[in-house]
Amino acid sequence: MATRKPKVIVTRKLPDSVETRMRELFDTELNVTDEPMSRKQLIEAIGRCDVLAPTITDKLDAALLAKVGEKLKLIANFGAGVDHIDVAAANAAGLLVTNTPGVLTDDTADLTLTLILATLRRVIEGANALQAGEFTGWAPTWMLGRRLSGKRLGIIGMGRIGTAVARRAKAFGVQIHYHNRKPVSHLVSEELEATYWDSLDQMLARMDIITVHSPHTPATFHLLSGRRLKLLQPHAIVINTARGGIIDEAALADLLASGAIAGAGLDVFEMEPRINPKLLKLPNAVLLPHMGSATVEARVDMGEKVIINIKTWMDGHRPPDRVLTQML
Ligand code: 8YV
Repeated sequence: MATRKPKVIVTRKLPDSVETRMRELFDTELNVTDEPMSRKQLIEAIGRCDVLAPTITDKLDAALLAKVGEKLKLIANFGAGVDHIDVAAANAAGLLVTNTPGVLTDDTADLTLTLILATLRRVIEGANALQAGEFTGWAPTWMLGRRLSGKRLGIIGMGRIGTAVARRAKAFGVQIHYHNRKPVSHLVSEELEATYWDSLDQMLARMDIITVHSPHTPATFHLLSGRRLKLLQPHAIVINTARGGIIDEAALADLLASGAIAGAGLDVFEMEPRINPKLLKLPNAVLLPHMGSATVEARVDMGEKVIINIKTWMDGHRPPDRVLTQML
C-alpha cells in the first residue's frame, strides 16, 4: 500500500463521530447535504476515489460497475444488506466489498418484535383512534387484538437476526418454527425448542405469525409469492424487516384487503421509498419507514465497522467483513 491516505467518498451523512474519525484517518469526502447521489454523481465518484462508502440508497449495478477505472479498490458498505450492489460484478472488476454485520442484529430484532406486537395488538390503530377523538371510554369489545403468548412463529431465514428474533419471541411464550437452507446447530435448536421445516409451503400453512429474515438475492426475490401467501391461514400475520422484494407486495396488499390474511407489519418495501398505495389505506397494515437499524448505537457501530474495514485494507490486510458472492 502506498503511504498516502486513501481517498474515501461517503455517499450519505453519517453520525458526526464517525465522520470525524474518517476525516482523521483518510482523505475523506463527506456528503454534507445528505441528498442521495444521482447515478451521474456515483459514476463520477467511482472514477476518483480509492474507497466508496455507500448505503442502501446507492444502486451499484453491473452497468455502473463496468465504469470502474484503475483507482477504486474497495466498496465499504454502510449496512449489512448488500442487495443494492452487484457483488459478482464488483469482484469481477477486482473490487472488494465489505458490509457491517452483527452490530444491527439486536436493534432489528427489537423492531421485529415491536411490529409483531403492534400488529397483533392494533397499537397504531388504537393510537390513531384516540388522536382522532374516537375514544369515548373503555368498552369490553372495543379494539380487541390477539394474544402473542402461545402463538406459532414461523421464521424464514435463521441467521443472526432470525435467531435473535427467536430468542426474544421465546421469552414471550411463543413456539418457534423456522425455514432455512439448513437446520441450526443442536445447541441453538435445543435452547429455542425450535422446529425446523424443510418445506416452506408446509410451514406457512401452519403458522400464526410469519417473519422474514433472509437476505434478498435472486433466489429469495418474491419467495413469499402470491401462491405462497395464499397458503397462510386467515388469522395469520406477516412481518418483514429484511427486504421488500422478498414478498410480492401487490399480492400481500390484495390479501390483506380481502381479509385472507389478518395483518402485516412492514419496515421494508419493494420500491422503497415508494409504497404500494393500497397498503397505505389498510388499517391492518402497520408500516414503518425502514427503521430496523435506526438507533444511535447501531448507526455509530455500523460506521465504526466501515472504518475498520477501510483501515484494515489500507494497512494491507484483508478486511474482516468481506462479502463474497458464495455467501449470497
Ligand atoms: C441499514 C439495513 O440502515 O443494514 C441493512 O441491511 O437494512 C439497514 O438497517 C441500511 O441498509 C443502510 O445502508
